[in-house]
Amino acid sequence: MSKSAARGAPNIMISGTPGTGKTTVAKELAQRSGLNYISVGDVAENADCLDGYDEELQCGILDEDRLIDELEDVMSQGGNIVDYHSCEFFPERWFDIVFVLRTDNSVLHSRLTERGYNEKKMEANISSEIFQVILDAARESYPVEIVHELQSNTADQLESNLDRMLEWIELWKQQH
Ligand code: DAT
Repeated sequence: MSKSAARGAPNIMISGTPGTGKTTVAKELAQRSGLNYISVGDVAENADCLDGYDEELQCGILDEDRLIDELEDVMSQGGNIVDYHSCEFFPERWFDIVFVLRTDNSVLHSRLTERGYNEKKMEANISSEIFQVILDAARESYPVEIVHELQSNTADQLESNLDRMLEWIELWKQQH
C-alpha cells in the first residue's frame, strides 16, 4: 500500500520564511477543510522538544528527533496541516504536498518590523527569502512534483492560495 493510501486524508506541509503567512493560511485552511492544524512551534514548546535557546536569533533550538517522535502517531493517521519555517528534517513519507509561501522583500520587511524582530533576525530572514533557502531545501527534500511555490503578498493571493489548496484536497479525496 502506498504511503497516501494508508491515510484517510492527506498531510499538508506549509513552509516559508517567518512572516510569509504560514500560520494565517494554515489556520484558515484547517477551518475551511476540516483538517487538523498543527503548529510545530506550539508542539515543540508544549511537548518539551526545545533544546536550549539561540540568543542571537532569539528563538528556541528545536530538538528535531524528539519532535518527530512526538508527531509520528498523529501524522501516520493523516489529515494534518503542518506549518513550520523549515521542512527538510521531517520524514519525506509524512507529506502528500508541500506548499512554500513566498513574499516580496519590502512586504516581508514591514511584517517582520511589526513583529519587532531585531536587526540580526531581520537580516537572517530577509536574506533567507532573497536566496529562496526554504524553497530550495523543500525541492531537495521532497519529490519536486509535490512542492508548490505560492506568492503570499496580498489578501487576494491569500484567497487564491486557499482556493488552490482546497481544490487539491478535494482532488486527493476523489483519487484515494
Ligand atoms: P508566518 O506564520 O509565516 O510567520 P503569519 O501568518 O503570522 O506568518 O503572517 C504574518 C503577517 O502577515 C500577519 O500579520 C498576517 C499577514 N499576512 C499573512 N499572509 C498575508 C497575505 N497573503 N496578504 C496580506 N497579509 C498577510
